[in-house]
Amino acid sequence: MTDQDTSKQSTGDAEAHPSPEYHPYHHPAAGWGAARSVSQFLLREREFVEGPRAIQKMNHEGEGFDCPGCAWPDDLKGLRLDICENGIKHVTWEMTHKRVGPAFFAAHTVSELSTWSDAELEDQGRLTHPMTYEATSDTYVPISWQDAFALVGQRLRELDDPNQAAYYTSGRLGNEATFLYQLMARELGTNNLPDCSNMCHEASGRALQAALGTGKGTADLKDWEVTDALFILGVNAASNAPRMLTALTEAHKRGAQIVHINPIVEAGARRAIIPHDFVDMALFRATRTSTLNLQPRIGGDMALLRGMAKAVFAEAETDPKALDREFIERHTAGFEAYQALCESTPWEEIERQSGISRAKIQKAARVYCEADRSIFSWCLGITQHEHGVDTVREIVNLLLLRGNLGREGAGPSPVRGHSNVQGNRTCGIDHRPSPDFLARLAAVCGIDPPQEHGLDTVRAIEAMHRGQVKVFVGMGGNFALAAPDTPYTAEALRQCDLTVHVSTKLNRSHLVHGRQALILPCLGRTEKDVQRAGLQSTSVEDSMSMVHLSVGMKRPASPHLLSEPAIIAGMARAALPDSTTPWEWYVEDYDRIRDTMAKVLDGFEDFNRRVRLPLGFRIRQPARELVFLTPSQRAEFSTAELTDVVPVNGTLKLGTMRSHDQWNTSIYSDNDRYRGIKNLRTLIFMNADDMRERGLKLFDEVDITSTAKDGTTRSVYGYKAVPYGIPRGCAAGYMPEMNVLCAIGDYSTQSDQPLMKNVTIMVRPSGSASTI
Ligand SMILES: Nc1nc2c(c(=O)[nH]1)N[C@H]1C(S)=C(S)[C@@H](COP(=O)(O)OP(=O)(O)OC[C@H]3O[C@@H](n4cnc5c(=O)[nH]c(N)nc54)[C@H](O)[C@@H]3O)O[C@H]1N2
Ligand SMILES: Nc1nc2c(c(=O)[nH]1)N[C@H]1C(S)=C(S)[C@@H](COP(=O)(O)OP(=O)(O)OC[C@H]3O[C@@H](n4cnc5c(=O)[nH]c(N)nc54)[C@H](O)[C@@H]3O)O[C@H]1N2
Ligand SMILES: [Mo]
Repeated sequence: MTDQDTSKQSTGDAEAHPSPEYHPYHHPAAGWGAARSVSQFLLREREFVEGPRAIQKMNHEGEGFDCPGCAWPDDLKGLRLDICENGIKHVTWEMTHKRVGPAFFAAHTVSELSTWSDAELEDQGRLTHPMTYEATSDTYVPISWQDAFALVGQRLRELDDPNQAAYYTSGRLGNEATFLYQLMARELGTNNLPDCSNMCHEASGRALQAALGTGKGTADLKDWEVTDALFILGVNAASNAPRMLTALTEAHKRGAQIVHINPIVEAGARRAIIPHDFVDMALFRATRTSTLNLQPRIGGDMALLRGMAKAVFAEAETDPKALDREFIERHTAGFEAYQALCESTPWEEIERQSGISRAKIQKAARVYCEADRSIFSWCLGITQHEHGVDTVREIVNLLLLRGNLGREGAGPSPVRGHSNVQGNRTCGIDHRPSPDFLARLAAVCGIDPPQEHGLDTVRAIEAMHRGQVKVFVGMGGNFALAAPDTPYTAEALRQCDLTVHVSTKLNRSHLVHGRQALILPCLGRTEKDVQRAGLQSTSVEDSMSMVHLSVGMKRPASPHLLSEPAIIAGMARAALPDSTTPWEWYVEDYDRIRDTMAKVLDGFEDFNRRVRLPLGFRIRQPARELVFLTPSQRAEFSTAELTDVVPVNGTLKLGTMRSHDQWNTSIYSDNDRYRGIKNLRTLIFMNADDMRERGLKLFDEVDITSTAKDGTTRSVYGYKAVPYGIPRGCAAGYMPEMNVLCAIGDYSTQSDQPLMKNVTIMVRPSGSASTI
């Protein structure tokens, strides 16, 4: 075993930092706590007037901009002000008055900035000018847009092979920019299009594609409004998809069953007060958001789902209606093999792997059998695992048993992360594009796209590390911090000849740069994007496949900003001087991009007209209509064996997750209100017995060492232990701090997703030599 990394994570000194506090949270989610938190945030950002005013414009029918906070769909009724704490924070974050311009960069070397915290970096405000790294002064200096594009163009043209460049996308990019971006990469000759989805819902896409021939969920908000039972797996709704709370409270008021499956009972799995429900707010009247909570061990979901299926089969012996035989007969393949597998999987194995008793699993199965219509919804707690694809397929297996597909109130419903991560995939950000898509792109755009698959996030990092990828372009995001294995990823980025980041705010990825580096500042979604043909809008797709327009209304943070489509076109023209793609013409009027997209993308016919309908339009989902684009032309059951997920030899399974007050790598504060934590991020939530076994009390300092599949170890030091309601053998802590513990080679062989919710760790009191 080698100790690859011994980077000390500072835990800060008491003088500079307020001391940590832990007061378990017993209040409803959202409600007055959220209102108070928003007002404190607005005060701090000095956006008391602009913030709320902007929100009034957000998510509004036919006008306004799409909330960049998450991918939860807008209320289809379009009439309600469906806002949430995090949406307001996220919008305000973009609208800050603070600016990071040339004077700032002249005053601080990159070496100095590297010692700042991530929160301090982002807190400097919006980027105002294109900047380039100057090695002699170790600072970023201003560069004109023309020179910046010329530099990108020159470096890309110099490559021996177009596959020596990688083009990353964070899921914020609008559809039109996305389309131009992938067109540029493919015209240059590469499918190296890693994206944040590689770390997020790759498993969902692959599983749904294999099972149903549609890589997306099929349920929409209308289905959520009428379903009888909701099963919510591995989602922290109150923090990460707060508008889901509205759907949950409404479901509960209607008498629907709501089952949460999560090692942690999160605030959104108890009760909530919805901020736009003014009467409830005034009366402090909370509504329950759960009827049953099951806490499997980390990675135990698949066994739990298998147990539910086994119980459904048992129920069917006495109640023939437990299975929808007609649906199974007409629409599915592989049923008998799945039934045999469920029946031959012993209950003891299911209980051991899931960490849940047979009685509780049967209870959940009864809820499922009693519901005419069920929806299963999930997020990262399901996907960031070795067997994420199998687990999503197990969800589909369960749905198929009772014909919960292709009808109102039923179906799979993954919760996407970034506000347009689903749209990015739809519009071509895919390192494994289908031959059909490439053929249409070739025919419509007159390019000769490469057929071989490109690099995903992990593979791109490894290729940079080996020196095989020499140019890295980051279209949004904060790659250096979001990716696994922080020191390894940093080395990889530093190997590059050129790193380019198109960003709105200063972040770590600008400081962990290649030999040459560019920061290209762009307009945010709240800002007016005026091109030759006038004010432009961009489109986005939410978690439920609704595509609608987003129009910014604020004056741009700086006159030097360009829109993302304009930046992409500028880079493309410089890299492809002879290109016949009308890059400049596209940017003059985004309707022209949409007209081309309408010809290339499935389901985007008549794009310009339909996207202007009051609520936009929904992309056709063949599986929703019971048309299955699978080899058997049926919905396919899967028959994966259960794998062993029980931690051994004093190890724990660590899931890395978000706090309530962060947006991925943007940390708003060191508080995690719903989990009762104040002033602390370098912590580890543990079961009280696991702590006792290690002689640990609240806030005792621990060193945490992860062991990768290849036996290498990685450590963080001086984290504070917090006893928490999580099953034995499981632990949780925050990304991105804990990404140090995620080995680059530890990705799922099914989805290639890094195992960010399944890290094998040892925890010991700081400074001790003990092995547990
Ligand atoms: N405010 C805010 N909103 C966000 C984001 C943000 O950072 N801040 N990020 C956005 C993005 S990009 C994404 S992808 C989503 C992420 O949304 P989530 O998926 O909710 O994100 P996480 O915080 O990673 O936590 C997931 C949950 O998984 C649970 N979990 C861990 N391991 C397991 C397991 O083995 N099984 C089960 N069943 N559950 C498990 C954890 O207890 C936690 O409740 O949110 C989006 N929305
Ligand atoms: N350990 C661990 N690691 C994880 C995860 C986990 O659960 N655990 N989750 C993974 C997931 S699901 C995701 S999605 C990734 C997130 O990975 P990323 O998407 O790469 O990271 P973000 O933190 O969302 O990116 C924030 C930056 O985006 C830029 N930005 C903001 N708005 C805009 C805009 O409108 N345009 C442009 N061009 N830039 C903008 C700002 O400069 C800001 O600093 O992290 C992954 N990493
Ligand atoms: Mo994500």
